Amino acid sequence: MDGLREKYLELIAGAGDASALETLRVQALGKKGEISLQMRELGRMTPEERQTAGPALNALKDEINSALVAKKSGLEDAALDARLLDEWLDVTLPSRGRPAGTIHPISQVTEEVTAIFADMGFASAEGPQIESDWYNFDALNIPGHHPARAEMDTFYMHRAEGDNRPPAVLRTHTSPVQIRTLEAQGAPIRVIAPGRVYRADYDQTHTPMFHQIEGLAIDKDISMANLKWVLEEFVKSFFGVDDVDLRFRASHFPFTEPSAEVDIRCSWEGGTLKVGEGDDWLEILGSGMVHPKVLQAASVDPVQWQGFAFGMGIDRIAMLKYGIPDLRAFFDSDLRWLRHYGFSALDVPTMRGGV
Ligand code: 2U9
Repeated sequence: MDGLREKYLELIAGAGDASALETLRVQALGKKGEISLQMRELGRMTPEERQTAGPALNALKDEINSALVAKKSGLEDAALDARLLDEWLDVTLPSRGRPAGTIHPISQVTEEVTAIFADMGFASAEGPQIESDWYNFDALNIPGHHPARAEMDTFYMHRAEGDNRPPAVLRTHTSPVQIRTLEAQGAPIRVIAPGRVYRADYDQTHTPMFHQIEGLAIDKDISMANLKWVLEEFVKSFFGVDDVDLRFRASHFPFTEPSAEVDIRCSWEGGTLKVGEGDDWLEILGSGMVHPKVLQAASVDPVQWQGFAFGMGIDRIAMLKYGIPDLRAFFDSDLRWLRHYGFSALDVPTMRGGV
């Protein structure tokens, strides 16, 4: 027994990996292992012999088992140490070469617009991209028969046969976020909702997914004058100009009454856009006073409360501000385009960032 003990303890101590250990375990303690065979011998011994040999063999078995377990955990520790040493990385070293990634112009512009409206007391809200047709349409005064439902080229989600839940859609605008926020928080409220929206439309100036930012301000005694001031401040800040002319053209949206599309004075002289000068007009957003039915849908009393709303395409104003000619390139993930039009991750977006 002493011979077996010495032999196996030595072999276990010298084993180089887990598979060598397993071979040793089988060799010693497996069904036909040396120690198991010795155990079988017990049956042929006299009861007196068995009384000393039995416990001694069991103790040997336990000792070898413990040695195997200890060695296994030692090998695992050593492997982990080796790996840690091999994968060691000094994270305080400066990076080498060109930074790998850039901030996409859409993210940059979203941050800029959010910062400008935050300065005027607007919080930012998010909501689901898959919406019920109630939040996307009905609550916004766009009933089932309304032509706007068809005009918005809606993507409807598939419903299995027999599934009678009301239709779900990919939201066609971020307005449902504002309805949800108004419903949850009540009036007064000042909130903007940036995010992805979807319409089944694809050509030179439309992509099936694009980005909007919408604003909503509800309070007592709010008028179109407040809307005009807020939009003027926004345009001046966003385009980095001291003065700007806005032109309000009467328009129609189901969710606002009265409604207006807003143009800014600009010039395209020399092929580049200059905001605030020249004789051209550029449409940049839609707006209006929130329709009483929309307030009602969000459980807000339209006799006490009123307010304005507006909406604009983030992609479009990003193209205008940064001279990006092709909308579809936004979503091509072309690294050269991203390096050219992208922003440094270390630039903190300022209200006038990149002007
Ligand atoms: C609530 C009430 C009213 C949001 C508004 C517009 C006008 C608008 C378009 C601009 C270009 C969409 O990206 S675009 O195609 N939007 O003209 N959006 S008023 O009105 C709301 C929103 C939420 C509760």
